[in-house]
Amino acid sequence: MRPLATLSNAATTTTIATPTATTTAGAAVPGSAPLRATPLRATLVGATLVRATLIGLTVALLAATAAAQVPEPGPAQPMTYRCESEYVTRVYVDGNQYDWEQEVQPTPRVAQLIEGEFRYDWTGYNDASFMLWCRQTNAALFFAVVARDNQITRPENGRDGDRFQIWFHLDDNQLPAPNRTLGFEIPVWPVLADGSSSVNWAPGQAGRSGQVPASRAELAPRRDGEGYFLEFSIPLSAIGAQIGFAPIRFAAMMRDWDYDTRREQEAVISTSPFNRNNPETWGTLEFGRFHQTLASIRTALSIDSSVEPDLVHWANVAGDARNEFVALLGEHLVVAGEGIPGFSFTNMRIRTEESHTPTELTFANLDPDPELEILYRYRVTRYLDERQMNQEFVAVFDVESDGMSRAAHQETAAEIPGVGRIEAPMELRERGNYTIVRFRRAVSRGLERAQWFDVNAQRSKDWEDMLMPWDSRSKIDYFNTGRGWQYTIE
Ligand SMILES: [Ca+2]
Ligand SMILES: [Ca+2]
Ligand SMILES: [Ca+2]
Ligand SMILES: [Ca+2]
Repeated sequence: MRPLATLSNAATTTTIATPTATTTAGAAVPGSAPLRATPLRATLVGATLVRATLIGLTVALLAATAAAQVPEPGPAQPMTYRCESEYVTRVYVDGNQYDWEQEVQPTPRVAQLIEGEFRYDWTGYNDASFMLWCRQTNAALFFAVVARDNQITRPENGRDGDRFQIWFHLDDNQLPAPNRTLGFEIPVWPVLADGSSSVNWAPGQAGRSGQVPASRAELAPRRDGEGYFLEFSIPLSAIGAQIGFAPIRFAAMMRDWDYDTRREQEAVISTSPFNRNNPETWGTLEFGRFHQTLASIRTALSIDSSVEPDLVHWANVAGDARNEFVALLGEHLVVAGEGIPGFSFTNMRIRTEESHTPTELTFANLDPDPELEILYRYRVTRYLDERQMNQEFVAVFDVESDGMSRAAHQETAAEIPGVGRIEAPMELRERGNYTIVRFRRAVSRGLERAQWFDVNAQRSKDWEDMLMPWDSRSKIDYFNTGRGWQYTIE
């Protein structure tokens, strides 16, 4: 637990730097000069009173002059957010921001115009822009929004009022396509009254309308009419999937009206370009629970936090229908997820020599169970008496509730640089409810038997060699008909 933005002494005005975080697209955040904030209350962290160096929510609203030279908006970029699972202060959806501001990460100001005309419908940061934070529990997602808006409006004369929207896309092939997109809308105009709002289904979703059960939304106005603070919760049950670990496609947007001219159109400020029908255009919400698991894997395997996962994939390889995280982390192939009876992560050390170079991680269902197997390809460079050979391999990993096993480990090519190569590529042969992983007798591409040498003669092997072009046998098969993995050479 690491509070990030605890604030100093209650009685004095505190100078706090606004965040200089960037979006994933690398765009700098405007308005990052230090400013005067309103007094904030003291917080004890352990026994130490810490002076803040990061943002507090109260300082998020900048002086109006910041909007004077707003550059013409460029193409919107999809942004990535993290929904934190590691925090001390419980969130109460009551319109009061103290439960957030004691521990918040710096976050970019969103000012990407995706609908409406620049200068006419949207004049800059003070017209409409926002900052967003997310926290997760096992039951709900909580969001906090600090928005600037020069004019908060109710629906009027057939025009909508100000609203905030959050969208999710569920990567679940079991669901009919229209049900994979979920939009939530929170009316902002109740901030003009008592601030009590609601989370509603966004318009245009078949079978879904009205208020979302067990959700909450509360608003509070910012001083000097500069905008609003919004917090809301959405129960995971309303999102309808077992979300909270794997990253999810996501977009948040502010739909702003000001009613200052008759010709005005709605201005939309969004975390992504957001084509509703194309989730590829959305951004990403990552979850703290995943990052906690990743940290515990690093600790268990003594892997430094500077080592980033490589060949990262999300695929259903074990447990329930949720996707697991599959990646290389240091020397290990790692699988992690929730909903797997037996473990939260499993690993196997597979990079055991310096020249081991991963080339591909793919997935296929090869055995009768519905989960995918992992196909991993790599190459190594080895020497015998200063003679070099480059070898290629494929390994098949099967993940069960007792962990990960290597179902196949097969040499697929050997190359002497400048001379030629011998290769036996993998073939997949479907056989109803299982698939044979087949490697036929290798063929030579310019490498003759007299030129070949056994570079691994002195080595203990945990793989199967290719059947060389001069071998009398014709193929190696790996398969699992439901009675465990076997292989045959014939
Ligand atoms: Ca506005
Ligand atoms: Ca407005
Ligand atoms: Ca799974
Ligand atoms: Ca399977």
